Amino acid sequence: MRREDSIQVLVSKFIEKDRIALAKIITIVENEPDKAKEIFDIIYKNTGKAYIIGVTGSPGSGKSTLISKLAQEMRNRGKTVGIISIDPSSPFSGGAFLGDRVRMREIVSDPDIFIRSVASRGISGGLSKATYDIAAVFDAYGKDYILIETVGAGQAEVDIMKIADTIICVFTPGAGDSIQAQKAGIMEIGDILVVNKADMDGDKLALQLELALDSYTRQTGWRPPVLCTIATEGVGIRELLESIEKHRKHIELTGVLEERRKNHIEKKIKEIVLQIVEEYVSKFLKEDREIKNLVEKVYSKEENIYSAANKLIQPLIKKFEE
Ligand SMILES: Nc1nc2c(ncn2[C@@H]2O[C@H](COP(=O)(O)OP(=O)(O)O)[C@@H](O)[C@H]2O)c(=O)[nH]1
Ligand SMILES: [Mg+2]
Repeated sequence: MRREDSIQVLVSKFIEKDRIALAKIITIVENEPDKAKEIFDIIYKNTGKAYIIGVTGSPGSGKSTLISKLAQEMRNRGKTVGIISIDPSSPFSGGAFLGDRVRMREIVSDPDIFIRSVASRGISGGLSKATYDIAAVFDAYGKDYILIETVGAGQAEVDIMKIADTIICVFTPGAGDSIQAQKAGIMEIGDILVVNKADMDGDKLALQLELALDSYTRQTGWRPPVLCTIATEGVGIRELLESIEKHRKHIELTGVLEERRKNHIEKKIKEIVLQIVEEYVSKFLKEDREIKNLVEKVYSKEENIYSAANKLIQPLIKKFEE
């Protein structure tokens, strides 16, 4: 490793808000767990200041467009922004901005907006571990807002709850979203509901969402507002940011923010522990010779598959109990 690339030097550049150092650190965090640990050891103290906003919704609902407009609005207010996109079809993806080149150019060229795309690999298939780590890096760097785009489907929706302070659910007219919303329990996760593409008759959907909200009671005393936006034209973006700030104040005052963040930390710690255990057990299984014997026994019906697994794991459990 060249001297100028040493972790110490890199981190001090990062602390001085060098964008290249930020990019390098993100790459390290994604690809080199050992080095990443070393970096986190230094920078973790600077985290906890950024406000993290999750944006979820069906593909094509306008999440990327909405996020880019929202980021601009934040910049207009003098705030800095980090964007993490977990949408594989995102125009942010892959460094090349393809069809959305023109639309995205404005925000991509702003030095105080940093965009990173990540693949939706990882532990639970939705939000990757990288997302959490990159958000922490953005946070330590001093970004005021972190916007995370994730496709609203199954696990990803649940996963966004492990990281975001405020969750925005994006719907579009005519997409059958209102029914989908109730099925997927989106009502329970969304702090703000957005009807995007309101130029395509959003009123009906907004009303349906309001009605659906009527049947949910929340412990936190926050009723998610339903906002109409036309992301492509920037309509409703200011109101959206105001709603985010309103929600932020609400959860700060009621202690929900602290509770949420502690909850996130607990989940993360458990996830890491499970990962360590999995690696440990995998290694153990690989090295264990007994497994071949057990395979023979199960094959010849001397043993059933559950008792075999149980036998195999016993020595490990004993080790854990020591
Ligand atoms: N008519 C209309 N089209 C929109 C609006 N917002 C986004 N779009 C278009 O919808 C398509 C999908 O947008 P995108 O932001 O990539 O959606 P994502 O998949 O949710 O990230 C693009 O062609 C956008 O230009 C809107 O408010 N009205
Ligand atoms: Mg997108």
